[in-house]
Amino acid sequence: METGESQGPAMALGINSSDDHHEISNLENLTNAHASMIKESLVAQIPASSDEFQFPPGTFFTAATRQVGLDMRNVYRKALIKNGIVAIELKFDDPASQFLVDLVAAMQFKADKHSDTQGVLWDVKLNDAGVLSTGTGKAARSISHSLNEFDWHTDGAFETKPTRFFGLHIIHPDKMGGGVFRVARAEELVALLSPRTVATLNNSWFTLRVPPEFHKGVSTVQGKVLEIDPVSGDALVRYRRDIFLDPPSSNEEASAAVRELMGRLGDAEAIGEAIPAIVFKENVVILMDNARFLHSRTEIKDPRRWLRRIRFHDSV
Ligand SMILES: O=C(O)CCC(=O)C(=O)O
Ligand SMILES: [Fe+2]
Repeated sequence: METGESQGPAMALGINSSDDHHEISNLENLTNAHASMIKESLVAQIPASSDEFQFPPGTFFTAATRQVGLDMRNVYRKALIKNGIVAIELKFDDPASQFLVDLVAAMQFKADKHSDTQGVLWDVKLNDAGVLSTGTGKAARSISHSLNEFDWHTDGAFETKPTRFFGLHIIHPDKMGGGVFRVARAEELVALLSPRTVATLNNSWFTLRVPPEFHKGVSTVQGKVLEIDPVSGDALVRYRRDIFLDPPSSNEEASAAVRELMGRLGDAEAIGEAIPAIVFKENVVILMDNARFLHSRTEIKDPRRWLRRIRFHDSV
């Protein structure tokens, strides 16, 4: 329950009647319970080694129940917008990942379907058959349906409006040491590039191919790889190696800039940090800002590894 921060809960809710003590004391209890819920659900610090991602303070939570998790929607939303990454350990069973779907809506975000034939949830899991593509009229297999390494990218880089956020529900992590999920801040990438490449990427539009399994009516889109948010100054990136044309552009300098990126991002372990295994485990939900972070995964060793993904936007 939301209440004003500087007022008592009864005041904030506009309750002035002094005879309704019962209701007021219930509200106070609820508010206290809410405060302690937030305190208890915020895990102080996740230990990380030097190659592991250190979750910023206030980004790792536990949700004791589904309702507690949904009640925390505004806390998660703020943490995601501020830090670009949030992890929530679910202490309840959710085999169908319904919490992920409901949480995205509760946080006032808008989930995007994956393709014309697939809904808002996508199984990242070994799937030899793939999914039906409306682009080809045939089944198409995604990298996420294979056990292969998936090098650095952002999700939905081929969308007309690139995916801003995504969430993963870890159903079954790789228990054989593979499938390590890694993240890198867009700023880390920008710092690796020459100023000239940064300027070229910031000024160039590319034709990007939509992979058949994600077809939504068009086979190519026009997009920029890098943008600097005029308000926040954040570097925002959209990138996936296999969606560029060859050469990437008719402009030689733009093509050279993309090749420089490809050289930096070809190896899943080249940059960034691994999400520690103590976070990347069963029944944890990870929410990411897909423009401020890139991600990769190393080759999968455990064929039972299984994640469920949702992609979403700010509703405006
Ligand atoms: O398997 C993973 O850890 C990530 C997969 C992924 O990034 C994708 O399917 O877009
Ligand atoms: Fe991805």
